[in-house]
Amino acid sequence: MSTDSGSTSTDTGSVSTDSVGANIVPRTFSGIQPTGDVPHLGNYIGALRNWVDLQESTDGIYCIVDLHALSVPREPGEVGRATLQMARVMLAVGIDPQRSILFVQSRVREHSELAWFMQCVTAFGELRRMTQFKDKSEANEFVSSALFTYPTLMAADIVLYDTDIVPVGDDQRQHLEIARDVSQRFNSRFGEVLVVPEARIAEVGARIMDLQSPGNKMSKSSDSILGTVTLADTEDEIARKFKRAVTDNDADVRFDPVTKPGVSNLLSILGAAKRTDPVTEAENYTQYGPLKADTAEAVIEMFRPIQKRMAELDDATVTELLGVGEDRAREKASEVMERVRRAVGLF
Ligand code: AQP
Repeated sequence: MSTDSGSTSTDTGSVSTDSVGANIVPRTFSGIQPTGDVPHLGNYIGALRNWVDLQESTDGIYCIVDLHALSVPREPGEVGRATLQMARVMLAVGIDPQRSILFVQSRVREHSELAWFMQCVTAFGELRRMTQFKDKSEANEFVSSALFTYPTLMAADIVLYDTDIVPVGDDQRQHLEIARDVSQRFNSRFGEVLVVPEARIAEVGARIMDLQSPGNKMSKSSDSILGTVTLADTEDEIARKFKRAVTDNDADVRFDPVTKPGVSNLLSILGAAKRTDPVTEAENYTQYGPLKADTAEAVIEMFRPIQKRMAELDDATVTELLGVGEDRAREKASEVMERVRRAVGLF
């Protein structure tokens, strides 16, 4: 394979590659949008917590994808403020800047540059099939072209770091498939230049649903306050939200997401919080009340240390750590971008 990517490592963690597709330690990349005030329970269980776990065995690169957040209308300053808050949360949940790279997407210009190359090998019809585009375009009055091409920027985000593994929630499955397809297409046209990534979707908690509408996924931008549990909620608020969670018509407690979506969602949350599984948890309950109370308690316990660290992290420390991550991300991104330019054969 032709490559110019060398082996670089720093005291603050390793970015070690000997050739394209042959990272010495598997590389993980994932991103989260700075939307909403803070991440919700679904973001935490479906994504953030897995990122923290993967730091043990992989080179982690974690990105606050602020350019993606601009694909729907935002007020001036809104995304910047949310970015700082998101970084605080990511550090508080356990993203370790000594081991992983944590940075902001817009600070590394190669993301936008590579996105153009990805668009050039993505078919219009492929993008038209994306269910998230259909959902979000229905929900917004102004539908930007960026919302439509979003998966090509996401593909660029991933391949820019020779990523092997992308840990995401189930809602991102289709976007990961398109990232794989376009990177394979790019390689078949221009040579083995890009690493083709693989999705890593957790078995438990990959799709946490809204507590009030268990047919919809819990989402930062939903206006269902009672249905969304966030890392900013107090213990009382969490207890109240679970107490009022919508359950199902019959009184049985069993894990059956199709016929019992409300109860199954509670069991998934409880299983994820206790790192057990929902089917086993179901055996411990015959009534909804105790299930709701125990699920609330498990979430409160899980969030408590994170909320404590969030309160301790000041803006200056968070900003400084993002700067360190940015420099390390740019170093890697510029290598891959140069490889792409050369492979395409630009002037
Ligand atoms: N409900 C969910 N259950 C499990 N995982 C989830 N994720 C999102 N919602 C759930 C995962 O969280 C990561 C970051 O998501 P994102 O911020 O990039 O955007 P999203 O998937 O569009 O999440 P939201 O919360 O619904 O944000 P908005 O409302 O702004 O679009 C991803 O890995 C995602 O899979």
